[in-house]
Amino acid sequence: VHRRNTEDETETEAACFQYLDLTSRSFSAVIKELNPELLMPICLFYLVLRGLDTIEDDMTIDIKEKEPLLRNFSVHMEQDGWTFDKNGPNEKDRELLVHFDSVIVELKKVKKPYYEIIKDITIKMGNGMADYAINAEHNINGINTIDEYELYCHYVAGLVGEGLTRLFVASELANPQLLVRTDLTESMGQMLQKINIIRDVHEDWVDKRRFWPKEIWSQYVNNWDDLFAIENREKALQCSSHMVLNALKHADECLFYMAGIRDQSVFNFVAIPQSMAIATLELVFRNPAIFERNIKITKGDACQLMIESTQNLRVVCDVFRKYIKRIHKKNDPRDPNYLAISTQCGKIEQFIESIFPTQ
Ligand code: PS7
Ligand code: MN
Ligand code: MN
Ligand code: MN
Ligand code: MN
Ligand code: MN
Repeated sequence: VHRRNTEDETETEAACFQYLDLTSRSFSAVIKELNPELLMPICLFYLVLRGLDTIEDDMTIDIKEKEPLLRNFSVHMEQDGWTFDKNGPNEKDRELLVHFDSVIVELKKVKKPYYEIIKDITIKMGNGMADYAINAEHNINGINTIDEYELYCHYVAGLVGEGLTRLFVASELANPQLLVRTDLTESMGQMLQKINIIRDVHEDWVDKRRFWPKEIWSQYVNNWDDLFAIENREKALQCSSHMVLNALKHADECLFYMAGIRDQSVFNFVAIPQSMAIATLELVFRNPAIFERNIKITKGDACQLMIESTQNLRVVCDVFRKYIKRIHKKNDPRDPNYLAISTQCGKIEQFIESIFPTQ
């Protein structure tokens, strides 16, 4: 276990950890336990991207102001004293941007190779977010095809995976082969983001944001809003099953990626969010509540998953196996996606069995 020395910590360093706690539940705990070499770089990487996302998510900021903010965020993160106080009062992470100058001070102390990775990903993500924010604004209806959906997930999560993998390899805490297998890294991000998008569907709908691709939902309802009407609940559930099936295709590549991690603290860092995600996928599967409110796995389940994801790949595979089996069981033969989901679950179960046979 790594312990941060809080005695000779600078004020700005302490502020960064304070904003880390303030802006995240699960990431904060795993970041603070990281190998000291990557502790501060990844804490700052998180805070930079959290700042960017706080601008992206705020629907009270006019697109005319939002677009340049997103595109130039990599410039702002280098400007001494830069802060942003125009987020709406209800934006949950607005404090981070109000005090962003502390993050900027600490960013200047990051080793050059790590800093360049953080900056490169911030440029790419900010531009990707801006493209989609504009597209949604000019409501030619935002995300239409599955390709567009996956490109969005690439910008907001695949790129995070790319940056993190580059940091792990640069610090010699992961197998350099992971840089060659960009498909595995991409799956890690796609899996987390897609499950987030399925779970948050109601919250996003209330905010007038839509991430589910038309190519999928139009097979079940005529209009996006119809998905939330009580009389269409069965159609909506079938549509959510389609979204779950689409997310499930990344599961085996995520397990494969985690096999390439050499350091225990990095393993915990990548495995905990994945375990939480697979448990969340089981929770949202055929669950009508997602169309009414925000749902979350229980604190108890989250604690259990934390313990299980900080051992080794075998235990994480057991976690995946358990939740995939539950999805398999919950699958409904009247659902048009029944056969495909059943096949996909079988494939994942077989894959796990091939690496870690039961007894
Ligand atoms: C740098 C640790 C480990 C290879 C803030 C971790 C939003 C799911 O959609 O606000 O706005 O509701 O709930 C994290 C791959 C990214 C992807 C991404 C940065 C895993 C800003 C997490 C986290 C790659 C863009 C949840 C992607 O936020 O989402 C660091 C490997 C941030 C990871 C966004 C989403 C995170 C997310 P939304 P949330
Ligand atoms: Mn967000
Ligand atoms: Mn967002
Ligand atoms: Mn959100
Ligand atoms: Mn969220
Ligand atoms: Mn979300």
